[in-house]
Amino acid sequence: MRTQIAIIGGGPAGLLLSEILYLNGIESIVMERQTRQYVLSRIRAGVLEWGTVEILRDAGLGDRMDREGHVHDGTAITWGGDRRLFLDIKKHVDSQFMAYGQTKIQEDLDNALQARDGAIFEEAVDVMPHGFDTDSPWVTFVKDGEEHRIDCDFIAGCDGFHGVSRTVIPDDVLREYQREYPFGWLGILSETPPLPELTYCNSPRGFALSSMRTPMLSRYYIQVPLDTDIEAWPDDRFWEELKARYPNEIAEQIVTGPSIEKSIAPLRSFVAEPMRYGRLFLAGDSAHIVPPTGAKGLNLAVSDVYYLSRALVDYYDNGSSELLDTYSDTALHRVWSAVRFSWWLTTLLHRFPDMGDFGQRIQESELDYLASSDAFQAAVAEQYAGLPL
Ligand code: FAS
Ligand code: PHB
Repeated sequence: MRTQIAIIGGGPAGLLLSEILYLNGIESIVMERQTRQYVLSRIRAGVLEWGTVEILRDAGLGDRMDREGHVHDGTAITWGGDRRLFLDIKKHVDSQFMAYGQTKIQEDLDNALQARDGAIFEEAVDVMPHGFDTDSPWVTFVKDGEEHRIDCDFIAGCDGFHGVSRTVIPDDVLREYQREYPFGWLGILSETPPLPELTYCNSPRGFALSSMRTPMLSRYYIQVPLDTDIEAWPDDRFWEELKARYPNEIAEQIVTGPSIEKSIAPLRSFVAEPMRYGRLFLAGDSAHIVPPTGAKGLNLAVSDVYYLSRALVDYYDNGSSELLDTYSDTALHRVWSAVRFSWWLTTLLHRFPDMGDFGQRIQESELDYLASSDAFQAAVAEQYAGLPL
């Protein structure tokens, strides 16, 4: 087979890239390791920066998001047992964010791909990029026991943190930067009405977060030790611990109910440089991972796709490789900004094993300062909202 862009990975990065390329008359073929049902079943991100909202709308993927998503002017932070700040993003930087689950974005992307009969191989295993250091790269994979080859102009590695794309960049070229956090997030979904605002919580008992998917679907998280056994967390224990971390006036508002999904995600910061090697380009989690505290993971995947699709359109429409040549530096500038913000917010809101009472008071003092300073709030608001593309 032959195509212009071979896309490895059918998550949000891979399918959004395929969609934007299609809208610009550029052919691609997606190879996804899992089944469509598996990919659609994953519960992940929930907060979209306004830049992401506009990119999805421009790609014709905004209708359901605008109907079912919920626009927020800001987010709340609680700490010290009784203190609460509403970080007003609308007031400080005239921006907003959209609460709309990644699961629905994946469905919207999948529906768009099916509607245009887009080229995708699901359950494609042993996917391997080749010749990406030449002008004639290709990708091989196995489907139903039969080996296939796709010749292409470029390869997009959208295969996530555990994918193959990053691993084929030579060791003497690839630079990796990583920080693993000594805790994870235990998250649940419940068919209960959420709090009206996203509410982050710093507590000596550990971090907590209240979020939402729809007016009758809530998403909650609590920080747990890395070696936590999810079986040790029946719903009752989860709800009791979540409420114990919030100030009473907020805890009383939390409507509990049976969990319909429960999982633990580890937290890490990770960046791979460069995001390009020859005719192989990395986009999304294949190149970087952030702790979900700053709600940046999915949004970074979208901004990578924005930069990469713009570069590929410029190449095919104008014969220029300038944006392809600057893609890695451009994407990494935004990636490192989001990685730093996510690291900072994680460090501010979570209980670290060795921090002690002194460290707890330092965190509370910084949150008190945030509550007292419009300048500090504006700086945090513009990063949470997402820096300009
Ligand atoms: P993805 O990992 O989503 O997609 C990669 C795709 O490539 C997958 O479908 C995979 O099956 C496929 N693949 C992998 N290896 C392959 C191979 N060798 N061949 C073919 N296909 C291959 N972000 C937030 O902003 N907020 C959150 O709350 C949040 N929660 C998260 C919870 C979890 C458990 C995880 C894992 C991530 C979470 N994220 C969150 C981050 C997440 O949303 C990612 O940023 C987003 O999925 C990135 O999209 P992709 O880059 O497409 O990677
Ligand atoms: C979510 O709704 O899943 C969510 C929201 C904000 C975050 C992380 C996750 O920072």
